[in-house]
Amino acid sequence: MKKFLAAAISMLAMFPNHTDAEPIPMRGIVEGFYGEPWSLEDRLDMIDFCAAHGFNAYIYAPKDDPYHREKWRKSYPKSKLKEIQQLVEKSKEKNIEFIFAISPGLNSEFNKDDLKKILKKISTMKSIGINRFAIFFDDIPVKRPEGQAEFLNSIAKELDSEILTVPTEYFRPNMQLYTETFAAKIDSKILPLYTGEAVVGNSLSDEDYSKAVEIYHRPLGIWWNYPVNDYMKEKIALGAIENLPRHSEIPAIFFNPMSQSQLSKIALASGADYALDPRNYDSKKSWNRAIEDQFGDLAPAMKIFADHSMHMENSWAKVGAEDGKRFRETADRFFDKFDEESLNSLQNQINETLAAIKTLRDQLPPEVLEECSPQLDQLERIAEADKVAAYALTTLIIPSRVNTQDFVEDLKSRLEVINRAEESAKISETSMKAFLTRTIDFLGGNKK
Ligand code: LTM
Repeated sequence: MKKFLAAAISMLAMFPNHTDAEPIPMRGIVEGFYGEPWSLEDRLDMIDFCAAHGFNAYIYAPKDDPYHREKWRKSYPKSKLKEIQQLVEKSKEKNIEFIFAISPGLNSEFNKDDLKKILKKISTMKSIGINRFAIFFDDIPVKRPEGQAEFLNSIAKELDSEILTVPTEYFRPNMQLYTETFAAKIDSKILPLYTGEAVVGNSLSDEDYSKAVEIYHRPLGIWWNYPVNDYMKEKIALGAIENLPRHSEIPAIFFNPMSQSQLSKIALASGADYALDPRNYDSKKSWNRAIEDQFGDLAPAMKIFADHSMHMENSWAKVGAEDGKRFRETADRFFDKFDEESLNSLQNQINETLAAIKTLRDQLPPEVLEECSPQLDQLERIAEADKVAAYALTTLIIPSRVNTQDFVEDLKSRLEVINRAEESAKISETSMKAFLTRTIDFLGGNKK
C-alpha cells in the first residue's frame, strides 16, 4: 500500500495541475501613472477589488501627487493626510499592505539634510499606520548610483525593514554602469522593481528575467506597465496581462493601471490570476472570466468592444494582444479570395459591433460609460464606415447596377473624420479601421 501511495504521489508530481499554484508573494497594484491621480473613492473601491481578487499590496505612488514627488519634502495638508489614513485603515481591514512611496529624485541631493527630511516624512506616514515604504528613482534627470544607494541603505537601517525601490535604469537592456554600482551598493533589505525588457514591453520571458537577476545578484520585483495608458491617453487598454515569466521565483509584482480606474479592472483581474498562479495562467480564460464577472449580462457586448482595444503601441511602447484579430483575419481572407462567405462574415461582425456599442451606451453604469464614451463613439464611426465599405465591396462580387466609385468619396470623408477624432480616441487601428483604408485603396480612392 505504501509503495502504491508513493508511486501515486510521484505520478502527481510529474503532471502538475492547478493545485500546484505558487503565488508571487507580494502582488498588487502600483498607482504609479502620470496625470490626474485617482480619487479617494476610486482608491477605496480598488482596495476592495484587490482583496476580492487575491492581491495583497497597493503601492501609493501617483506621479502627479506633488507630495509624493515634486514637493516630496513637504508634509501633506491635514485633509489629504486624513484621506490617506482612510486608505490605510481600509487596507488593514482587507489584509492589503499599503505601501507609501516617495520619489525624491527630481530635486534631491541625497545628502544628510534630505535624509533627515525623508525620515521626517516617513515618520508622519508611520503615525497614520503605514508600515512599509518605497523610494523611487525613475524618470529623473540625474543618475547618482552611489548617492541613491547610500540614501536607501540609511533609510532601511533607520526603519529596520525592507524597502522597495525603482532604480533610474529600470529596464534591462538599459542596465549599464549605473546599475552595476547601484546593484553592488544596495543592502539586502532593498527590493528593486524593474519593468522588464522595456519601459512598456510586450513580454518578459523566464530567460530574460534571469538575466536581470544575474546583473543584480538578487531576485527583482516587477513593475508591469499594463494597462497604464498615460503615454497614449486616447486609447484604453482592455486586454489581459500577457507573456510574463512562468517558472521564475519572483518576489513581487505590481501592475500600473490607467487613470480610468473602472476599466483598468479587466487587466488587473487577469494580473491577479497571473500572480496567484503564474505557471498555469491562461490569459484568454482569465480575460473572459474577468469580463463576465465584472459586466454580467453586458459581458457579450463588452467582449466585442474590448477585443478592439487591447494593444498599445507607439514609437517606444508595445504591449497587449492584437486588436480585433478575428475581424482582421476575415478581412485578410476576403482580400485574398474575394469570396461571399468572408464578406458575409465581415458584415455580421460589423453589425454585431454596432449592436454591442448601442447596448453598452444604453446600459453601462455611468461611471464606466464615462471612461469609454469617446472610444465607443470612435468605434461606431469606424463600424458605420466599414458597413458602407463592405456594401461597396458586395457590389463587386454580386452583379449590381450600383457604381462602386460612388462610394469612394463618402468613404474618404468618413476616414478624414475618423483620423481627426483619433486625437482623443483611438481604437481598432489595425483591424476595423485598417479595413476601411484598405477598401478605399482597393477601390482606387488613393490614386493620384
Ligand atoms: O515605469 C516606470 C517605472 N515609471 C514610469 C511610470 O510612472 C509610467 O506610468 C510608465 C508609463 O508611461 N512609464 C514610466 O516610465
